[in-house]
Amino acid sequence: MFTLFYGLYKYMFKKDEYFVLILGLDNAGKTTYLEAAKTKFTRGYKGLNPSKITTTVGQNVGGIVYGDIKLSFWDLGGQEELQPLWEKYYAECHAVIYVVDSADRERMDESKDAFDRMISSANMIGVPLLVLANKQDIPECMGVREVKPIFNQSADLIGRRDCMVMPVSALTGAGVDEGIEWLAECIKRNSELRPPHNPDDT
Ligand SMILES: Nc1nc2c(ncn2[C@@H]2O[C@H](COP(=O)(O)OP(=O)(O)OP(=O)(O)O)[C@@H](O)[C@H]2O)c(=O)[nH]1
Ligand SMILES: [Mg+2]
Repeated sequence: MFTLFYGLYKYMFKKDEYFVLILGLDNAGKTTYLEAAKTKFTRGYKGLNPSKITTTVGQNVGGIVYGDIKLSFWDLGGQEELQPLWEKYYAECHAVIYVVDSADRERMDESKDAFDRMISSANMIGVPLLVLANKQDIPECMGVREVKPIFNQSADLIGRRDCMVMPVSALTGAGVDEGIEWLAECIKRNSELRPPHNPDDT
């Protein structure tokens, strides 16, 4: 009897959990993006005032429920000396959101280099990649048409992984829904290769 009810409870309330890494250079807008995603997908959540967000040292976690799955985000610090810490999360993650500051042309190559290093890791094989051309609210920023070819230069390294470049403004929230929607579908499709994290099953 207990098993029956537990099975029903699990069916109704338990959601498969997937881990999403949010990476990118410092100042790209990762933490602001996480707050925007939580605000969009969590009823009643107001979000931190963007002016109160300071540079991330270590990790910042947050989660959302998207349909029948739970997405748990790890937003890591992007400063150069913190980037070596990213690797510790690769083996366990189910997807990556790579945030690019589209208004910072000077650091575009640096951002692309960090992206290439990340996708070259053996622990990242088969992981869906969402590249966000952030700060689209800034008039003189690079549009997605400019950012996309830069990241497409890594087509050989990307290989057969799902990879998409999308425009977004973490500050206004524009484009946040579309990105999460795309990523959630990829993660579910990829769940044979990277099965969800289910604490009960361990
Ligand atoms: N105009 C504009 N500013 C943004 C946007 N997203 C983030 N910012 C600003 O960019 C700055 C850095 O944002 P953070 O979210 O702290 O950047 P981060 O990538 O988490 O940086 P680290 O934690 O140092 O790795 C802040 O001043 C944000 O307000 C955006 O879409 N548009
Ligand atoms: Mg941050």
